[in-house]
Amino acid sequence: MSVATEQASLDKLCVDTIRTLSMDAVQQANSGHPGTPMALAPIAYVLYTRAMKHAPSDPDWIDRDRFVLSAGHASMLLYSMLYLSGYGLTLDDLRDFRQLGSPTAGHPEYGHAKGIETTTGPLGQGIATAVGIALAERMLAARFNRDGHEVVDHHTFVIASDGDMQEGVQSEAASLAGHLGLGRLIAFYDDNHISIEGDTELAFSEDVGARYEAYGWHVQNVGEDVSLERVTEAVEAAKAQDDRPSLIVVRTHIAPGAPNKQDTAEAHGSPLGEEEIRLTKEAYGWPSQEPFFVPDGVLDHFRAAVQAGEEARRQWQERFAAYREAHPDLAAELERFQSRRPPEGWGDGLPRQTAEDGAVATRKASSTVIQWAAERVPELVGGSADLAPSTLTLISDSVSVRKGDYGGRNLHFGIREHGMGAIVNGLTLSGFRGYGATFLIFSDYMKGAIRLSALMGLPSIFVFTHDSIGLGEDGPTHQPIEQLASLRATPNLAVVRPADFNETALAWRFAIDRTDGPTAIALSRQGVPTLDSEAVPDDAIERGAYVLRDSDGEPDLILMGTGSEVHTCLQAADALSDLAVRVVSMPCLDAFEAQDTGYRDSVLPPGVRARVAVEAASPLGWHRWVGDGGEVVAMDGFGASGPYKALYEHFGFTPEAVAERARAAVERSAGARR
Ligand SMILES: Cc1ncc(C[n+]2csc(CCOP(=O)(O)OP(=O)(O)O)c2C)c(N)n1
Ligand SMILES: [Mg+2]
Repeated sequence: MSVATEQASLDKLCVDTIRTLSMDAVQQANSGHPGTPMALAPIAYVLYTRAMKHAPSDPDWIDRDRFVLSAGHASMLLYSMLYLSGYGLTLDDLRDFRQLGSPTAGHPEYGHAKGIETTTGPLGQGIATAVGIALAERMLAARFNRDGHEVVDHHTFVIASDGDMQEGVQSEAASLAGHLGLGRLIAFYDDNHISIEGDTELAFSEDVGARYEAYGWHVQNVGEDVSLERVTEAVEAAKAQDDRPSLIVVRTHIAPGAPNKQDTAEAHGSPLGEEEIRLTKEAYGWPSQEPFFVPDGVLDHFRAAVQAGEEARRQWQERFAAYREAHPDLAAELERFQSRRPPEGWGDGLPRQTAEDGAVATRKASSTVIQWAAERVPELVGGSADLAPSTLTLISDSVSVRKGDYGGRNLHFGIREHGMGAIVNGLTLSGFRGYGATFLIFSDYMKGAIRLSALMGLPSIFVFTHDSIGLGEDGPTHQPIEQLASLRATPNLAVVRPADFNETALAWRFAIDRTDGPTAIALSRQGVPTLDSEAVPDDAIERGAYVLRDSDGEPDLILMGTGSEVHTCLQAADALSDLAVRVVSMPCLDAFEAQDTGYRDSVLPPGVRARVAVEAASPLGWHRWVGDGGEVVAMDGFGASGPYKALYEHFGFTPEAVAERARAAVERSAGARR
């Protein structure tokens, strides 16, 4: 055999190993998606052994190329690659595909195994998050590279499927990627004409390549040619595009070589079956029918192939040492960014205000705090979905990120909330502390991305202003009702609704200090009085709730609320001067729930049954805190259009209305005791 033929047969053996491992693992689990990993094996093989700069021995290497499998259902493709190229996954992990506690979950889960750059599975999220990762690369390069020191210089690769290409979040993010000219982003589109219900012609006939061209991407179509040479060539051409992201359209055949299942929707999400696997392995000329068989030489070949990446990393380390020598502060800062830990002591001297400072909308307070934090936390970057004049989230002494000029800190996401959420996640994955802002009502438009940040334990920050009917005239389409409850129901998402300037400052400090999960900050459009700064404890958000104003002696009544309604509670307490009233501010119900019983009972003594919660939103979730004897003053339906004071009056959120319901609760509770 000539050297070239020998190489070709070894390559084929390697590609078929990816395929057979994928079909065997799905068969073993009796669940999963075999056909697409089989079809995409040559592409993954080219990426991991030829195209990508990566070092399995150091999966967190700052300047590695990133790979995002947007078609997360094809997870066995990624797991096969992580095993074969030596990221630490074992053959046993592949045998345990989809088993409880195994790192090889149904869909790739960030943090479960080295080499998984982001969680994927909800279609469209992967490619949209990758846009954020690729944007972060340019922004890091702009900040940290210096003449002769290109320490940030990598690519982000994506494989996307028909489902990804149909999802709106993908369009939003891809449009922005084209606009920003993210040349380091290279995506494959697996145009296999198959999705779950059958041929994609059932619902999808657009020219995806033409659409991406219209977005400003560089588009190649390699047709059915998934030869290693053609794929490599396409990647090289994509890499040569410095100021346009690249899409490589590939017409693959799902479950290639499976005599009865190739090109069928069945091969998408069901095991091929023992017999079909046998026939497929025969068709590949596979040397063994033993499941999970890895032929001699395959592992060695993979491990040898990644040596180029290991060498690239070694050279990078040398260059980084020279960089550290020349720019020690920058080098330390770049490393700190990756740790996601804000600068030591950054939050000392947090701005505070006092009651004399008067009323200020919490969105405005937030703007003040953002300026203060931005000076101290250089990794803080963010923007809004075309609402910056309303969300007040611009960093005033910085500029906008633009195509070719990525040194600014202000992002303009356009009216693309879902894309914004995913891009913020991508930025946060890459060492920035990203935030994205819009009206609270439109959190619904980005829920998929918010949820993934919570699942990944990623400290993205979501800023939601216009947090209640208090936004007034824009009316019920813009007035959030169920959004707070739904966000609070999301595990690991901290939802903070601060009541004034001081709580807002603490909310931002909390969000930036958080390293293991996202924070949503809900802010008012309308002015709210400033609380006495001594009345707001330093750990108000970490504790979740605290006694803002206490009664003399045992309270007859507890009034509790969040945000602007805390002030309604204070005024209602004034109106109930004949009663002993405690007022509790509850800026973060999630955090309060996580406190020990002792603390919770100290804030809400179990003996006090007359409790009233006030929040101009859905009552869902409040009954736990008010108990059987309590009252929830909340919104039972949609809001209405009108001046906010009229709305508060109409929907019963005036101090008088609250006081009346509170008095009834006190009487009920006294009656119950008698
Ligand atoms: C947001 C979202 N909706 C629905 C699904 C369920 N789902 C998983 S794969 C898939 C479509 C499969 O088609 P395609 O993306 O072309 O993948 P292929 O079958 O070609 O592997 C669907 C609808 C999902 N994972 N995410
Ligand atoms: Mg498909």
